[in-house]
Amino acid sequence: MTTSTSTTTPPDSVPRLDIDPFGDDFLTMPYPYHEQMREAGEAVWLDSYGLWAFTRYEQVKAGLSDWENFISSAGVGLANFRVEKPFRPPSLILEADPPDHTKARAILSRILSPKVVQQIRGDFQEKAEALIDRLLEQGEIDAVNDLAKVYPLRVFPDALGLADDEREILLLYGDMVFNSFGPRNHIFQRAVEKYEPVREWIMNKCRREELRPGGFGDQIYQAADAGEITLEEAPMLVRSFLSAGVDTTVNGIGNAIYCFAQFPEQYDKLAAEPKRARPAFEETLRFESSVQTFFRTVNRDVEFAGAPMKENDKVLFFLAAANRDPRKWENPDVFDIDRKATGHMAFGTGIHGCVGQAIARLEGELILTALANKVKRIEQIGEPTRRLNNTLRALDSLPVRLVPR
Ligand code: HEM
Ligand code: OVM
Repeated sequence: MTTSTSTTTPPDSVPRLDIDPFGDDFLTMPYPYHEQMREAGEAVWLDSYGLWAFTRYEQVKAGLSDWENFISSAGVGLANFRVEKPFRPPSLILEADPPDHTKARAILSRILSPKVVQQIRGDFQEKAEALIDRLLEQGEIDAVNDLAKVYPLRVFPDALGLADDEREILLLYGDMVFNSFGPRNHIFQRAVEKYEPVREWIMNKCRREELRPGGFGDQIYQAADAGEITLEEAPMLVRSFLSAGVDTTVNGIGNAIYCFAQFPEQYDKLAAEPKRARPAFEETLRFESSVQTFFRTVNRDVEFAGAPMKENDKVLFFLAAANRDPRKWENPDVFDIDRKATGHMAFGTGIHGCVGQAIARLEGELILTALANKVKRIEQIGEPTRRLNNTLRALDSLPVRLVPR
């Protein structure tokens, strides 16, 4: 098992808890553990891996904003790249600090700018409506396999410029990458067994010849043509889109539908006013955050939230716990599409805050709008099952009946 490189022992003033945030129990039902950590203190020390954990909104937000003390270049998972070999060559954006990060970030945020997202809206909308129409004919569906996976796998690789074959491999890759931020536990091991052919497929898809001219992927190569990055760096940035662009929204949409299946009175409110789809999706992200955690590494000795932190310590930020902190949210465990959920931490914050959030929101909004316009009720017709992942909150299946309007 991967353990922290830290030799730090926390002072008596910092609560120590014996909780494994990557254990099956925790990943199946994280919220009681989040509460335990949140109520224990501003900072807690987890003995399981020897690391600092932050679960309150204020500290998660402040910590993620402090990129000079809490760096990403030593990995945003449990492994410390200064001493452990990274699971894959590090991302040029996610696992980088300024000034390297700044350069990569500028390119990806230009490609995914609000203006561009506005331009693809019509295409994404047509595809959302067509999918919901088709699923309504089926009536009884698996909301994960037939909907939450299908939509992002259709729209995002199309926009990227990938051919329409074997796209489900993108899901295996995302699953792998998000598992790799945790320890080398049985969940990671099971994912890694299937990894090698997946890695090859992904790296091949990052080549320019595989990417339709004008798509998001090709635009990265255009940035290389313009001298902003090298030709060796371009496929690595395409890899970032393939890593982060599909599994995140699959689970975001799956979790959103699960919220509405569990709380039909909230779905009634949405169906009565489909225009509320966007804030409603925001509330689903707060309530069931698809990305639960990210790590940082302490860059130099620093005192933060009463914790004397040492260079190289690992720090775990619980986005999903911040999103249910009663210090920030009224009745945080209540799913309510009327609340103002903006300001949640589901996309992170600071210089690494999700560069794809405009696309993620577009996909969520359009799927919820199409549902609200066409579907009167979403009825759960079987027990949902979970797919455990070290970072993602993910369903494996969610049997529902879609009742037409
Ligand atoms: C960064 C969540 C969708 C691409 C992040 C971060 C979070 C996040 C929490 C911050 C990482 C950190 O602080 O270390 C999500 C969620 C999504 C989503 C919950 C869907 C509901 C997307 C999409 C794309 C994308 C659709 C691609 C188009 C990225 C990239 C980064 C990132 C490249 C790294 C940004 C940086 O380090 O500057 N995302 N994401 N994400 N996201 Fe997303
Ligand atoms: C990347 C990357 C991978 C996973 C997640 C992510 C949430 C980015 O390769 O840049 O952001």
